Amino acid sequence: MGKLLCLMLSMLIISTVVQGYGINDLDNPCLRECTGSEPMTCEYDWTIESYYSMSRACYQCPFNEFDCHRPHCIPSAGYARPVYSVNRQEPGPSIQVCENDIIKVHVHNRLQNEEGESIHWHGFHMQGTQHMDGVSGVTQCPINAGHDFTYEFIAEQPGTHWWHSHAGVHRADGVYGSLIVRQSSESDPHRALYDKDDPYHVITIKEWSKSPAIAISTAGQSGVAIDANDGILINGVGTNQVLSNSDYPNATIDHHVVYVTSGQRYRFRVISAANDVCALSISVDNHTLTVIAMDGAPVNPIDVDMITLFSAERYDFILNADQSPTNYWIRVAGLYTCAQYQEVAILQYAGAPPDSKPESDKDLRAQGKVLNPQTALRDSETVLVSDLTDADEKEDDLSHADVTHYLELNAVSRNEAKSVHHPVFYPYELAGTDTYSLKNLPIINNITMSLPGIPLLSHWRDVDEASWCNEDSLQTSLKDCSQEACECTYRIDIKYNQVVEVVYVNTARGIPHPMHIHGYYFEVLGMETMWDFFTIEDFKRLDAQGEISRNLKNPPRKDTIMIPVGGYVITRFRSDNPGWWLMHCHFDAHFALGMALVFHVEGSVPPPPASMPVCT
Ligand SMILES: *[C@@H]1O[C@H](CO)[C@@H](O)[C@H](O)[C@H]1NC(C)=O
Ligand SMILES: *[C@@H]1O[C@H](CO)[C@@H](O)[C@H](O)[C@H]1NC(C)=O
Ligand SMILES: *[C@@H]1O[C@H](CO)[C@@H](O)[C@H](O)[C@H]1NC(C)=O
Ligand SMILES: [Cu+2]
Repeated sequence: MGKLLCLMLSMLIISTVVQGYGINDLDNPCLRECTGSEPMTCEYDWTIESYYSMSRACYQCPFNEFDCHRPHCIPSAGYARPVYSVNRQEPGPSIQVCENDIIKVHVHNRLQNEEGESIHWHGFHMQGTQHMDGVSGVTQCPINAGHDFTYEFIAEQPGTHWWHSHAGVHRADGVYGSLIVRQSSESDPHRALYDKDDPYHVITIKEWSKSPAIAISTAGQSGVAIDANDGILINGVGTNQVLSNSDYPNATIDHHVVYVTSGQRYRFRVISAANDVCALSISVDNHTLTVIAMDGAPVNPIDVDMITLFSAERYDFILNADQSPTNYWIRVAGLYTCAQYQEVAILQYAGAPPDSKPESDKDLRAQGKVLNPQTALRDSETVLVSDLTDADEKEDDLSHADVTHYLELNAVSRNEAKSVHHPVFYPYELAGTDTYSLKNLPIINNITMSLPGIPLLSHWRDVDEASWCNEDSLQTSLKDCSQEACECTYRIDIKYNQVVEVVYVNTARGIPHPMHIHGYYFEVLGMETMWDFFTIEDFKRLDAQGEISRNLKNPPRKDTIMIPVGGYVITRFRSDNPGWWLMHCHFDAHFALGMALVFHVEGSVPPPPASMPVCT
């Protein structure tokens, strides 16, 4: 009790001196020290609205820093534009609970344009609460505009997770936030390594754009080049555009500040909410990052200087505040489509002058040892996620696979419904070599996924038999999916309680894909960059020759992994969670274009709650 009081008091004190961006909703009683005693029921009320950044609620922001922090002000990067918001915040409300708490989120969809909504709890496996996974078209009908729905589930997966819209492209425009599940000191394998794990050291990063996501995705599909990214947000704030914009000569928008005290070791929890082909690497000047978890799952600690995050990945690291007590840049550097951007926050030691800034160059890019390098090439300065090892005692043996599925990730140009190309009006064969002919349709095994418009979990028996497919059914159907469009509901059936190996091969040139599986963690047994146009056949040949190695002893667990260009990733999971689980590329546009499939794991699923939204 004394400890709890102390924690609450110290939080109270912090919150009076700190006005961090994007850190809100900390008055929920569920944010407490996790002792492993009685779980609590944690309730949240969310209103999802069509809203505007830099609205009148921002008063004189960015000319008056205080105004940028006002309730209902979404400063974003200082640009006024339409956004989607939860409780008029970006990031949306942070859920921070203890392991095994019951989470109840009352969602009120108040979006304009009759738009439906659903919320996915990224990192939660929803075993026994399959209907709460929040995927429109797979586990539920969207919550209609004007309607309400309550998600209810148990916080069973400890670690750093997040929640986000799984309807349309709302996530990119602001419907996302952190979801942190802390453990008691007895359950947390790394508890001895840090002193503090407080809500102010949760960092959510993403790219931002001047344009709403629908403008970017439709422009991309239509072959019209518009800037997909205009900068980077750290906990919802981006400063570079404002500070360098001549329209804002006296702008004062401030960097996000993270406070530390000398001699203390802090657990940082970093989440990439990026929606585009934008990887973000985070580093802290003059400090080593000791990585202790990936996607919520603990790994044996490893020291690096920088971590690259692809969309939906999470990394926990410990920062030892052992440097001279001043200010340091926290750098978030963009790669791929946001390569020209870097945003900074400030790590400020107690005792540093409050308004001062670090002395080093804000635009310098960090160097050194990087975890999860974008190209997945090995050298002395890189560590691949497959090199890390699981810190939890292995409860299950996945060393023998019962079944293997090979998934080829590629991109093509085709005359099909989801592409700009039309067989008569604008066939891709006529596109020549201009930008319109870019191979813009990402596919898995040459299939474009389309969902039938009714939720598979509850209504799969109603789906027209002819709309299902997988690579085997297409092989017997005489359809040549290497030449013509194969748009169908891509479904892989999996027996209950099998060890399922999934091998991803990225044959496309240029773009890595972060693949995310719902309902499971997978073990990452191996990962390698090979050569351009590396194929499944190449993989099988090398594997038969014994030239592909697998870590069967202590592979790390993840739910989202980047499949390197011209390379492969080997994953395994035990199919002990029945249901319909989406597996997809976590780039919004790629998912929308059909880079997805569903794993149908047999077994019984509890009936949907009576309150489930209905499709209209
Ligand atoms: C910026 O500040 C300068 C000096 O205080 C002042 O002269 C100028 O009018 C200000 N400009 C704007 C646009 O507020
Ligand atoms: C940070 O490291 C750089 C390079 O080693 C060094 O020049 C600089 O003085 C350090 N900064 C502080 C505040 O210690
Ligand atoms: C997909 O089509 C390409 C030709 O465009 C072919 O080489 C490849 O083998 C096909 N992949 C699968 C998994 O069928
Ligand atoms: Cu997801």
